[in-house]
Amino acid sequence: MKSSFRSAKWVAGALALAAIVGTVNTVRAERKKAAIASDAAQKVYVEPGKYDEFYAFVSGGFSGQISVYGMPSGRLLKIIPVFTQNPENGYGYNEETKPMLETSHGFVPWDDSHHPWLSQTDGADDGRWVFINANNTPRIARVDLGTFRTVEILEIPNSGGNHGSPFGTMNTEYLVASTRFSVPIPNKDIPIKNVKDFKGSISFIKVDKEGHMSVAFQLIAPGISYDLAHCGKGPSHGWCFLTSYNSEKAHTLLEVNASKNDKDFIAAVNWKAAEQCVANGKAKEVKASYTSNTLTESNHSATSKKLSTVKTLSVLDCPESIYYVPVAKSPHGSDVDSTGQYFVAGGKLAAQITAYSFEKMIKAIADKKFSGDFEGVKILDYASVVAGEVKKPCLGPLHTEFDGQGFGYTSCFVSSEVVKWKLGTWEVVDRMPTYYSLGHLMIPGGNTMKPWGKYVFAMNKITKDRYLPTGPELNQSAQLIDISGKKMELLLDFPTVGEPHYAQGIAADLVVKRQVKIFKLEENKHKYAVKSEAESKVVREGNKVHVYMGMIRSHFSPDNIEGIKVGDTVFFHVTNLEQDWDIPHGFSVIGANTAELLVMPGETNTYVWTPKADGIYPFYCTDFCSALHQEMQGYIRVSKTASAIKFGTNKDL
Ligand code: K7E
Ligand code: CUA
Repeated sequence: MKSSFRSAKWVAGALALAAIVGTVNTVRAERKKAAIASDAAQKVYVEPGKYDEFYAFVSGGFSGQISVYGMPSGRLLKIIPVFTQNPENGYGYNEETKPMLETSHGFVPWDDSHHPWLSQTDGADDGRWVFINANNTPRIARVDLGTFRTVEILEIPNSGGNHGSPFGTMNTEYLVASTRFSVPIPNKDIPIKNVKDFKGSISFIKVDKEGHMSVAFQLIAPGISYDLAHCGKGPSHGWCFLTSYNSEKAHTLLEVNASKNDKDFIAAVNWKAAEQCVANGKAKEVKASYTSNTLTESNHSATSKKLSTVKTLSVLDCPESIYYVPVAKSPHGSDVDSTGQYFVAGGKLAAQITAYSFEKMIKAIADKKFSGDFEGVKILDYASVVAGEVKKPCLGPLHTEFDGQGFGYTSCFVSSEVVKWKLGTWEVVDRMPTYYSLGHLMIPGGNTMKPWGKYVFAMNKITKDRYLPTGPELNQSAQLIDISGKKMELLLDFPTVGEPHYAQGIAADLVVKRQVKIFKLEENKHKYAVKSEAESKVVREGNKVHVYMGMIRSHFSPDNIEGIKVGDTVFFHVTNLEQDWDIPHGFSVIGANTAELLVMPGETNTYVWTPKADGIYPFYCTDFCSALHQEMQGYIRVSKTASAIKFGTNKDL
């Protein structure tokens, strides 16, 4: 049956695309005139001193971070450092957080992050954690929404690229992460043209009650390119649906060679069946090299652990764990509606959005309605599983979110618009142009069973002529669309940090109530912490010097240090002794070749400094902490290696 997918229609596809581009340019010109309603400003105005109704967690794409916005105001609240060093607060530079960026490839100070995913309980966002993928060096991070800090990063072995990740189940039992690039598993040195021997992996990451992640098992599947997923909920709980592309298994010029077949596949994965196979001993424990990094807040320090084995389960040993569902070619993700009855995918090149019925799929499996198989995976008969096709949706449909009121909203990349369509009748009921080239869109809770169907947050790739120009590089943008009425209404647009791919939104109160305002000093278990100024000291161990330093408005203790020698490595272990919300202190010393520290109340951070010449070296607080912040400073005397200057601090000198 493979042959039915081999009809080479890509030429027609390419011609259609060329025609599309022409149309889009005309559409763009017309849109310049589009106006927004006169009361739009009022709808996004959040009075000074008032909180926004929602948090939006937006991926930074090539920035590797998450940015947090208030909705509807569009105010940027924070950038959470995740996969990239952050000079703003020393993340990935200070000794405590450097281990977070350790991988089996060594220290990786940058990555590309695409898909935040909020933890859920009973199919609803619960505000505990936000997870996000590193695309390039395959990893998943967990950010604690009490502290807005990255507390865990798990590397995914046997993955050639972690794009379709992380997508969770309705009680955060698992996160699913698939490999975008098929690779030899285990990886080995073979000719690229032997691509038919490459495999795909679909990993199930267990999340325990405390949020700790581990690779439970990996399904080893045919080597096509797996992409975005959403997992079932309600009736479809126990399944995850991942789109895939390149059923041609092309290894060069995919833009042409991976578009030959008329259809690609959605991989419908029955993870409960896979769990059962693992329990029945069908999985193999194989060698793998990956890291598990955790930040422990009791000592504010991260550790990186090397792991050496992983459980793999070949789909051939557990055929009931996976089925392929035919989908219009080159899809880019599947989405599950709020009731859990339908899963939906858009075919980028086919201008088609297809909704599948979970119930029909289960029946088709029971009735063995298969149209063939692909490398041992059964292909379900399209007509037996399809629920409906959205008629004349748009050009380049990508991603769909749901409002919980019976409507889907799909982003259309090529025609730059959001289309609203009705579940069940599959008719388009409204369209809203975006500016331009919309990727993902997000409705707060729009991937859960309980959406807050009030806004669509659209994330666009191209902003030409929207903002003041900034040289060759223009920012990406987000647009806020009111969906509370019958017609969608554009309210606001604003530039983003990096390139937003996916985002997640949640009612603010679910997160506000979890906020950690300070770290309790008496609970600080950092090895080099001081609990009071009296405990501050310097300790020499050969040519290593440990400075146990305290900071409190508005001085350092100690603030004079002598007896440091050229050739010493100085560790400043700096504890912020404050116990008040929003009183960080900073630390930096002249000539340091790393970022400064920004230390939260009750926390200890370590800064390494190696002076190259003798002399007097000032240091100071980098955060404007009080009226006497400018006075918050100190001196270090550095002497020649052979000198016999007395070693000590203010107390001793
Ligand atoms: Cu569509 Cu990486 Cu989710 Cu970008 S991806 S848009
Ligand atoms: Cu402490 Cu400024």
